[in-house]
Amino acid sequence: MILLLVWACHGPPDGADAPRDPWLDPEPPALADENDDPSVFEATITASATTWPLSPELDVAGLAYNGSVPGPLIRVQLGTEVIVHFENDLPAGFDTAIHWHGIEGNNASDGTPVTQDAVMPGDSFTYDFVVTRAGLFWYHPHVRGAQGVFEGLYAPLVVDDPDEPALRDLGVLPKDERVLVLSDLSELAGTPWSVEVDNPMEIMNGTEGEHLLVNGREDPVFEVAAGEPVRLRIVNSSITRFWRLAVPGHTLYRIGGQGGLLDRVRVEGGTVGATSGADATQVDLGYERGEILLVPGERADVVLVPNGDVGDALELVWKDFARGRHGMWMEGDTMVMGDVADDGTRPSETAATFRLVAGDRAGWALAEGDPVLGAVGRSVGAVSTAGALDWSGDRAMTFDENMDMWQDADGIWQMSTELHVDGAAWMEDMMGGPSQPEAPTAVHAQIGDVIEWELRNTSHMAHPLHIHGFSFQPISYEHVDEESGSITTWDVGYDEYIDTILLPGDTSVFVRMPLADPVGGGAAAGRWMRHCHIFQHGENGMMSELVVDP
Ligand SMILES: [Cu+2]
Repeated sequence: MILLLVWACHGPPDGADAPRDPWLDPEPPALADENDDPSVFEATITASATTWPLSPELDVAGLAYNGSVPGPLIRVQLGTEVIVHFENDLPAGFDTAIHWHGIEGNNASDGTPVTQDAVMPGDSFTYDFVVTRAGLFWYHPHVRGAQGVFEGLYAPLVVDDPDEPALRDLGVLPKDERVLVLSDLSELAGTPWSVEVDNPMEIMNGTEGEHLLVNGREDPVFEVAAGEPVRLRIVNSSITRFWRLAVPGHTLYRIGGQGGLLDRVRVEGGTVGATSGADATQVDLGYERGEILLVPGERADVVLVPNGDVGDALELVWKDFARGRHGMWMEGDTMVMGDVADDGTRPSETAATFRLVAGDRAGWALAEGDPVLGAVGRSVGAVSTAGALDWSGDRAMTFDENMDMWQDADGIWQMSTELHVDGAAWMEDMMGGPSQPEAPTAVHAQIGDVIEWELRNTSHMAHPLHIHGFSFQPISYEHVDEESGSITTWDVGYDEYIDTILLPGDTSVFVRMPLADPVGGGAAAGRWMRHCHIFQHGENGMMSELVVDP
């Protein structure tokens, strides 16, 4: 008590650093490498309960890796062996594990309920994997993921491309770089909501928190130099929310994303030309040209050139995307079901602010089609389809959903939600360990196979699809109009490796996926999850397996 009084009278000791403004340039703390071997990164990550400031008015009691939300940034060179000693110090009963989203070919460290037993509070587990692709990845629990991620268990992982220093020297890549981890949260009196697992409508639409978080803060401010390009490495760690991002008056140029840098600069959104289709020659992608759309689990590598005067503020705006949210309502005496009226039209919100400060490289220009990897004579390259397996049509991977409603004996309307991969729900409690029987819908292939896979969504709702362990290249789309039955197709038209993709409603995307063994020794063999990345969907049945045999 006496000490507290003294503190109150005198304030912080002389010479102490002023407390850092948590809303100015917040960034995930870097995780320190404790191993002297330059080819090995080794550290300890502990999951525990924490309290952190969401906004100047609101502290939230959530969960964290190493005490911070987002958790610590792991940054390594391509080819590094990453060893993480994971300790679960979460509250009693909160079993967990870490999934390394997008990391390929290390089945034993994939961190899912079919590759390891859950880590109970007080227990530990060591992950040991090699990073074999440059890009932006992230890590989070795949056991109780909806609740754990919602409460703060998510963090970025960057694998640097060896040519990045040369590309910065050439002026292709900006020197200023920020990692932005996007999320959202609902809370009551400073405690995160329990993510619904019993309410069928909440499961169907997923939980979208009303607090938009960028690096764990509401409406943070990032200081950027006027006229100088800034590279934004963006992760969507939300359990449901689609992030359609815009900086009004500016174009967000995409130079890379999930699986590393692109051949050329892209401007996304707007419309694309159809390759066939009775009704349309242009396909509206549902967001405007110059915006970036990130579905849950997705990442983007973006360049912004902030134009304006010193002191100006640019807004990073979240805009709604029509993702097919469902609802039910009374019409006369009858309950009906359909898309909610405000789907895609919810009010825009400012998620963060860029405040312009003085710079010395004004006049920097960037244009669609400018070379990125091409500037150092490289290209992503297309997957060879020689001998590829044709998994289209009857062999497609299919997301489907079924909602039903009825009046019970008391006349009360009841409803149910079913979420499927390939016609069946699986892994609804996300538990079981390696002895968990294989999913009835598991599909098998072998290391070395190339799969030409149709990823199909027969529902009217958009779902983000994620496949563990391997990256794929999207090639083309096929949309079936629900009412007329007419088919429209369009091509992707460039090469990129990704692991998470938006599947629009009533649409198939055709991808090519090589089942490589990049670490070697058959480390890529094993049971890999394939699922919807709206966490409540995956955990309520929209989950299956790709089993890769040696
Ligand atoms: Cu889904």
